[in-house]
Amino acid sequence: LFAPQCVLVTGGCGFIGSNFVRWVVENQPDVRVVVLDALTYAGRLDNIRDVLGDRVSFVHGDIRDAELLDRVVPGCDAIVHFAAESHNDNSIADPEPFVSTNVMGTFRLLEAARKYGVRFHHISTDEVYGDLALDDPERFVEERAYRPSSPYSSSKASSDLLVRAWHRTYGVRATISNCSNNYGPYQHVEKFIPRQVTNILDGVRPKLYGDGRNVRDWIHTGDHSSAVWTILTRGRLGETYLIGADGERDNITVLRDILRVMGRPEDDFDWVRDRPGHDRRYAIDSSKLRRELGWRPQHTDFESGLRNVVDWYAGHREWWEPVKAATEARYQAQGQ
Ligand code: NAD
Ligand code: TDX
Repeated sequence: LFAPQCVLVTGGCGFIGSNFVRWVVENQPDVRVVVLDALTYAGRLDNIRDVLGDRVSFVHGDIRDAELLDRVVPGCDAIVHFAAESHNDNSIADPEPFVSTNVMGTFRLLEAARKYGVRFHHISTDEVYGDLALDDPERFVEERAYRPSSPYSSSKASSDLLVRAWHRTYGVRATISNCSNNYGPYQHVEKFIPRQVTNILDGVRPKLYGDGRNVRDWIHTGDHSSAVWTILTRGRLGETYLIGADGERDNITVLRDILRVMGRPEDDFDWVRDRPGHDRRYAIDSSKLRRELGWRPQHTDFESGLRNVVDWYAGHREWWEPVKAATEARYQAQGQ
């Protein structure tokens, strides 16, 4: 059992990172957190404002800044690495920041972990495995070959390979987790669920790509957080664990759930241009994590989770309204 006293959380002002910081504050009373975040368009200090204080401190900076890492990394005994460019559509429009932050940024952090002997947990995605056919009886397992499709997923796959090499060659104490699609509060309005919820709140019709039958495997951020903590403290070094909660749903079903929860007719949406290279289906088999480490998801009622998310966006207009128009303008320019 690894019992960290101080955890450096990169990307802790983004969607999943900020939910993880809050989870640690609520569930691990003896642990301190240092958040390192560049506050890109996707990160906001407001996302962790309520927990900043004795146990949570904030450093504004870039994971690619080696000198900064020399100052910040030695003070902690573990790095949990969430910071990334995270949105597929952005990666298709402009891939460079994805290669730079996701590949070079992970490289810099690994070098710092090596130099200071700090434990490293790398947050990655199921998208590294590419996609499955709708009728494929298989799901993703840890041993499956990497076949990423997009600039985003290929940059994440690259970063995973760096972590494995730094573990094997330099003995960096590292673990990797690849999680499926997250939903929950504080998710940027560029992503599928928040985009549709806030469109409806704005009186705009939701936008569905392609034929709407693409399948995503949904997990609540709270369950992602508990899984990451489990792997950080009890995972075997050098191992990869898939995180998923058996939440496969196609996009049109999720959209109709949202429309129903928000009291709209189920066909009140627009079909828009498909994403180039759009992955068909993701599905996670998380048996290894459940069997080896005894982890279980708790937020398994998707309908009620979705209701909470709708309520959160309805109650936090001041959080999303300032970035909504610019996000939609970018989509409109792409025919989406
Ligand atoms: P996000 O885009 O909401 O947040 C990313 C955070 O990283 C932001 O706070 C941003 O300011 C920060 N950041 C970006 N570049 C940085 C840099 N160079 N230096 C320091 N900070 C930087 O992303 P998210 O959806 O919360 O995803 C977090 C992680 O989880 C990513 O690694 C992503 O690949 C992974 N992941 C996401 C999902 C999902 O469904 N969203 C699923 C599986 C894995
Ligand atoms: O307006 C939309 N309409 C639509 O039909 C948007 C924004 C998306 N979609 C579709 C595309 C996908 O099939 O919805 C699905 C989900 O899209 P995103 O929210 O963009 O997520 P996805 O591309 O699946 O990637 C997410 O999960 C894996 C995260 O953004 C990644 O960071 C994570 O690695």
